[in-house]
Amino acid sequence: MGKMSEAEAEAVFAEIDADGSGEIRLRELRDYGKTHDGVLDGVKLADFVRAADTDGDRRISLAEFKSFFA
Ligand SMILES: [Ca+2]
Ligand SMILES: [Ca+2]
Repeated sequence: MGKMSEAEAEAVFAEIDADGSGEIRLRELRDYGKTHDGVLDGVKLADFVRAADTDGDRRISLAEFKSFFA
């Protein structure tokens, strides 16, 4: 995963946020990786959450996701 447009980032966020809570949890990332073969290979998901989660609640909000990717 690299740079995305805002619209792309929103679309990917919505796909990963399977329960529609508006936040991505580690478990949702793991599930996404399982059903999308290869896209998250080589990504340490826990490290990714730590890096993208700027307010430290261990969930990635859409704003955090966008500032990380878009
Ligand atoms: Ca969620
Ligand atoms: Ca957060």
